[in-house]
Amino acid sequence: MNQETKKIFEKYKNLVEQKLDEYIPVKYPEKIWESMRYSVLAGGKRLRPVMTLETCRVLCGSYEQAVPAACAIEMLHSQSLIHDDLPCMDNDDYRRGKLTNHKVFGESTAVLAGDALLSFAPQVILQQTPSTVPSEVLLKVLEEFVVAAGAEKLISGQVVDIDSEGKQISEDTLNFIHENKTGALFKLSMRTGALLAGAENEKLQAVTDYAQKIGLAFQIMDDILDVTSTLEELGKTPGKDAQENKVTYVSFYGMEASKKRVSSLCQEACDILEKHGIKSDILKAIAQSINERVN
Ligand code: GRG
Repeated sequence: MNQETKKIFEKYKNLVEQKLDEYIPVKYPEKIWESMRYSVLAGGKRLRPVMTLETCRVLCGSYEQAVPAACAIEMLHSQSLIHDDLPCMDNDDYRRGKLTNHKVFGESTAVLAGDALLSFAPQVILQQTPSTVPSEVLLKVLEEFVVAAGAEKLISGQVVDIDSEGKQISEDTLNFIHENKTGALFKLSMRTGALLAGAENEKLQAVTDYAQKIGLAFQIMDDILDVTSTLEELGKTPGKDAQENKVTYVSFYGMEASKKRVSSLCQEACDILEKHGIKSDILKAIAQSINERVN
């Protein structure tokens, strides 16, 4: 990412951090709000909300109307991480370089903090999106959100992932898991930005296709980093996939072929933007940064 692009990315990221802090209050009973804030404000790359804001900007020239929805998507992402880290799921002690939510607040509060974020996120979309956004657009944004968060997407990906532990699964099953666990949130981020920009179908499809490519690239890179990275770099425990006997893209294709696949998917994502006249240095840089990421 060049200096200019980095500056714009940081501007979006700071706005998201500031709004998340503002949207999630601390009130009685403080424990639940503090637990929600602990995970949501724990850092993280904020890739998904930045994608929402930039997609909206590039397709209509403004991004302010997408700020609440972008923050809601980050809340959903944080919720999925809190629940994924629980002892009954992936059982992780570290996330974003900090102790996981249940390690700090206990299991019951961590479950409830995830649940609370899941319903607070659409509440934020409804209550904070500017009234200039037409109601039919708001309804469509909410529909995309609840579908992505539910049994058709995120949850089904997680269920098949858990069921697949220690089994020799097919490539189709591996793709199903990651299209739903990881890809669905990238698609939601891009489509939400496009919907709030009032984009026509051709552009909506183009950003969906871009998200499909980078979602897959992101997950393959996640599998690569699980093998090559450290706790300090990753902010979470590496080596979990092998420990849990999980089939990953690396175990399926091998390390070198996996790296090549990440690289070509990122290029294909940039080509989609180019082909449809979506001129965004940030979206191009996000695709390229997936190829270079270390956490
Ligand atoms: C939606 C009710 C409901 C439940 C969620 C637990 C679960 C069901 C799904 C798990 C989803 C999951 C943890 C997918 C992994 C996706 C992934 C690679 C996350 C890491 O994203 P980064 O690297 O994280 O962008 P940061 O910390 O930078 O935000």
